[in-house]
Amino acid sequence: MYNMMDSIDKSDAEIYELIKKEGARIRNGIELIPSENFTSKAVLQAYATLCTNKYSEGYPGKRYYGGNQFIDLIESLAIERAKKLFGAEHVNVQPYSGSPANQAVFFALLNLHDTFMGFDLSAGGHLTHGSPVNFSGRNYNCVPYTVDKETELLDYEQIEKQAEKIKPKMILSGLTAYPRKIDFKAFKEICDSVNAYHFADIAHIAGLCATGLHQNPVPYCDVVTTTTHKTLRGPRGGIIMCKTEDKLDKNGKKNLAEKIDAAVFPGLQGGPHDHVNAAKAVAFKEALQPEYKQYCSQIVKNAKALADSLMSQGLDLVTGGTDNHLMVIKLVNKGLIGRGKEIQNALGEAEIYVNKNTIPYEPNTPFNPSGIRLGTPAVTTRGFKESEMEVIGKLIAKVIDNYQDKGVIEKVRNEVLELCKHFPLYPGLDILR
Ligand code: DSN
Repeated sequence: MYNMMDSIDKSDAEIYELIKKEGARIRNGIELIPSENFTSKAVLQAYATLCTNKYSEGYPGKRYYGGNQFIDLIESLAIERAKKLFGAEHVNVQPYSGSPANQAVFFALLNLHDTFMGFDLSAGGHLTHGSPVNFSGRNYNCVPYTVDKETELLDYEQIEKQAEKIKPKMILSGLTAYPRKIDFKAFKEICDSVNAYHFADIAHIAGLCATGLHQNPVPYCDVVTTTTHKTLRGPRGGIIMCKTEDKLDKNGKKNLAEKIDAAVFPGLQGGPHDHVNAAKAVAFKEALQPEYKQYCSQIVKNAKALADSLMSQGLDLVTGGTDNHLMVIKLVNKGLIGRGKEIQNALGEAEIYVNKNTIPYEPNTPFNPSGIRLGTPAVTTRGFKESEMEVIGKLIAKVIDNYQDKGVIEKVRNEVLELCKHFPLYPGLDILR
């Protein structure tokens, strides 16, 4: 048994108890938030190491502090493994997470107030893709593109027309709540036609891209970012992948890779989190194994099974289904416009964890939206397969149809607890005893 907690329980009983409760929550519940996952024990172990103590501003072989001979090797392994996983020319593994990674890309490629196009947040983009409340929308001029009102799909002809009119310096492709495949090649062609950078944020679908279950954007992009903790199943963190050549600045003093590195450090960050980079390296090695491809393929099968089950119970899904790891339930046909928060809470009481989400052309507000987003990376790690997905779809529908009925919620909760007992999480980990 790996005893991670034998010191905290003595030195900080309050935090120990709370971590234990969080352990019980994830063990007893069904985790369907599509951006969450459960790392391997090896990743947790690498994360919880003394590498957290080191300072190593700079890059392997070019540090501002001494004593980095082993940190250099750790970071270099993380870089080489990420390059292999995605076929990338250059990788920076230092971003603290996805938002800082995206911020570094903006910093490297654009000047303040430059115009770019990003995917509208309410239709499936991310805050850092140009939302007016985020640095990306406040410091740069974002002209968002969105999905077609009827099909709820990205309409590449429309995006191309918009790009011709706007002449953006960069187009950002990527998703956090779009349940279909993205045609990164089509985005590249649009970018080439208007001489714009193509930047893809694949935080959600990185694992599917690395294993060929989704088109890999790396050949079609100038820069690609991803978090490392979603489908990639690594520690909390981010990475940036890019080409070396800067197509809009071929004779500049720095090439694209140098610009990205300089934007991360010294541009935005200080010392890299070396314990996290060690854990990233472990996760990338795991993702290079054949079992990881099987895992990703099961994520997609499970998502389809869950979507089918929800639809068979009369629930409407954005775009009518899913091609990836996530789906968004539209509560509109159930007369539940703006009830996403209540439904999220009712499902939470039944130990089914999801998040409220806007739907395309949201009729209500982002805080009280009309959708529920769910996904299968975490439950697939736990070992759930299609038959469990069918059951879970029915349980979710039961809660949605009776979200104010405490008796029904309690019955569903008991079924959830029973199901989870058969799929132990982190067996042998001391915090979950
Ligand atoms: N917060 C993440 C998500 O849930 O999609 C994106 O950063």
